[in-house]
Amino acid sequence: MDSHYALLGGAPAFNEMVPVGQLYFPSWERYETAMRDIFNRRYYTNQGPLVRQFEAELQQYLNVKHVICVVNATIGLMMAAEALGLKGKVILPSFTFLASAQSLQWVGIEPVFCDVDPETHQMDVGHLETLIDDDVSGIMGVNLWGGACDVQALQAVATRHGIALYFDSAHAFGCEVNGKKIGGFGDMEVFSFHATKVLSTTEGGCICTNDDELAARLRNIRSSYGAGNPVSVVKTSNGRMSEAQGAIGLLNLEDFEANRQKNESLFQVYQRELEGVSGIKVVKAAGVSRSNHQYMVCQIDDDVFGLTRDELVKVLAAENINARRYFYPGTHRSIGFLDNPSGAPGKLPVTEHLCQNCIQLPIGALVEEDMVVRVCGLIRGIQACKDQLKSAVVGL
Ligand code: T4K
Repeated sequence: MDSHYALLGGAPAFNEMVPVGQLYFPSWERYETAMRDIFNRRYYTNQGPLVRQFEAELQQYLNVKHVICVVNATIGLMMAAEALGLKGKVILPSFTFLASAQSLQWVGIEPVFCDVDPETHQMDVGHLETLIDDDVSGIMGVNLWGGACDVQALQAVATRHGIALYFDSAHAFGCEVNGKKIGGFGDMEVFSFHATKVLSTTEGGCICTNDDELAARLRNIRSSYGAGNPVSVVKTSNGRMSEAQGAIGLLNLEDFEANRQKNESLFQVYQRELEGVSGIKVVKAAGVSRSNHQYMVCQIDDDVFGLTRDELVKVLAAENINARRYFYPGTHRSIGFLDNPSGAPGKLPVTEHLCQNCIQLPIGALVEEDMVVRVCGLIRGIQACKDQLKSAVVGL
């Protein structure tokens, strides 16, 4: 019996939990200076100078006319649906984080779930077309895993039916489609700057649009007392980003390309180390000419690999490796969406399959190349003692 696995009596491979998620933070010195400046100004929030500067720098970086920073992407998606005046139903994938569909529920819109492509994991445009009816007012594309939907095909469908198209691009900051930055597609795009994302403001996000009218509406919705533009909006909110978030965003934007490149090289190490391991497929970012490699995604074919995805997550957890099963169980199988007819059994076969076999492995600022080599070594060795490991995870 191979006892080097923690579940078989060995010591865990890592002393501390290896995190999943980017978790990049600027050095303490730079952070301290930025915070001292905020304290000296005594201007802490309400579209302060740092948030305005962050917006201007993002506009330039993303080559988009308007960037509206917000407190997080979930609020940003709610604001986007409201600003677009969406009604009735909106089509989106179920294979995404719950917030995509929850943002619609908050504004009284019924989500209609679309299946995804088995290779790219992005929205299946053929299936999408079959879901459009007179009640559908928009499409929310979700650019997953540092990849992109078929943005041109989605735009063609939206234009043909005269409906809105916007994107949840929470995973896609800094990615490009045919050399063009994600952020300028559709009517709007929403990014997340959560701590687990490649550009972080701890919590945070932004909405991008090239449409002046939509931007003015968004700025008014963001602030409960308006931003000075003569646009009437029915609902206002508080989606403001604070100066502390803006300061971290500015520092992290400076470091973004280095972080993206680090992710890319870690991705290449994973690819090299997992090549030829039966039953594991490394998922490459689809539809982009440049990815941020924010997530390291694999698919497990349990018949061939020997363990199921869930068993592998438990084996890795015992080694102090935090692997995640995004997205499980799928939005259509989550509370709040169980009665949605578009997610009824058999309607989303690819999503069902991916929810059972996708795993996210650690990548990002706190992960180094030698750690990836060790993680992959553990995964490669599993097949030699899969029966013992299978027994060991029972009941965990
Ligand atoms: N659309 C999509 C497609 C999204 O993926 C998301 C968010 C959104 C919209 C909404 O964006 P936001 O409203 O969040 O801006 C995480 C994140 O909370 C969430 O932002 C993200 N997607 C989702 C995919 O993952 P959890 O609950 O799985 O993450 P959590 O808190 O367990 O953290 C992951 C790992 O990182 C753990 O190992 C703990 C570690 N961690 C986390 C934080 C926050 C730390 O060590 N330090 C930290 O500060 O949802």
